[in-house]
Amino acid sequence: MAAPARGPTGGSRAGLRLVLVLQLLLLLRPRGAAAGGDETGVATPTGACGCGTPQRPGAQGSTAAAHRYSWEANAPGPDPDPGPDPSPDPRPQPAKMVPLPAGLFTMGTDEPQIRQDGEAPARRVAVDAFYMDAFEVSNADFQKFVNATGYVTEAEKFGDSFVFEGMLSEHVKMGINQAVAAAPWWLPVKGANWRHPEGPDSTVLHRLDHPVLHVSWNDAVAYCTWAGKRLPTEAEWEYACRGGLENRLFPWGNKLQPRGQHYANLWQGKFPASNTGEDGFRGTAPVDAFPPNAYGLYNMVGNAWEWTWDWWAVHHSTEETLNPKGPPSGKDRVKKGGSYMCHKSYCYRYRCAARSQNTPDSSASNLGFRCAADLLPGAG
Ligand SMILES: [Ca+2]
Ligand SMILES: [Ca+2]
Repeated sequence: MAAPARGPTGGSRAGLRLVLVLQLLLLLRPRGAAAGGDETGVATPTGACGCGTPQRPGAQGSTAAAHRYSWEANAPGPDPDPGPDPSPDPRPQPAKMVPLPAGLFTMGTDEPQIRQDGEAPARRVAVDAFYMDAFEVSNADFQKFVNATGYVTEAEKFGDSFVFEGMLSEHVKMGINQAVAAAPWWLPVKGANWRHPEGPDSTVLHRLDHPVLHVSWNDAVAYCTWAGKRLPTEAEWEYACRGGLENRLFPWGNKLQPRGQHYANLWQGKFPASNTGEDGFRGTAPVDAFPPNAYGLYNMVGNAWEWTWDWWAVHHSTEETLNPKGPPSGKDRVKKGGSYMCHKSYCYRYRCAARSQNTPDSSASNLGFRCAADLLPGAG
């Protein structure tokens, strides 16, 4: 599978870093005093919100040069993971696709909770019929892909990925002196990748049915292409998330916990210090955990963020559209659904209308994907 393009030279990377540092400073300055205690979950720069995911370039330039995390210093060296593949998961892995009917729905909302994310306005969107993965792509799914193709993810090529501090061992944390300034709970961890979500001393062996993590947008596209599928557009993803319900917050309705039951893998406790795991999971959950929505789709919100096809933009026309695919170009790709790190106090993004973004080469311990298709793979 073709490797994604990325600026390889130190010069261009340094220039990009400078631009991003300036952007970061501009974004931080007016927000500093106002951000505290904002219950709508004010975004930190370029999507690095509490439960969001830091971006590779922005994170590099976010603190003093003496402590700057350096790709140059960390990228070289042998593959950090020469070990054998995980053994097969004894449990059967669901990988089914669900047919979704063509339909007209209300995308976005006129009652945005995080306005700067471009949740508004509500607009009528028509989508053709398509198929959607019922589940997030699991570690077992991704392992099949890697075993069949030899694919190497971007996190493996870069030699690192972002991991939420609360998931790291003390041993791994001791070796890191750099965090994302705006979201210090994100740490760049050498050797963190889909096989080792919390760094070299971790494994997916016992959680092959959990969503694959540390996959970039480019990795996700590679997987879906191999599987005879594609990434869903943001419109398709949101249509699928809503499960036929109109103007509701969540895939199942407006109440977060109907009858006191948890419907998604989110964060309970005080973010980021206390994670009670009341919903049963402090980290990711199996991709088939929690009730599906009316379309039979699992974990659309919560568990892992999910990449979509679209380039990121925050301004949308109110005109009715058919099969919108986002702007023709951009810097970031749209991700949807929030993750197990999302709490209303800091990152109220586990709503169908919510959205965030990352550069296509970014990866982290709360970001995965699922695929869509026009036709069932193999049916043609
Ligand atoms: Ca949880
Ligand atoms: Ca999800």
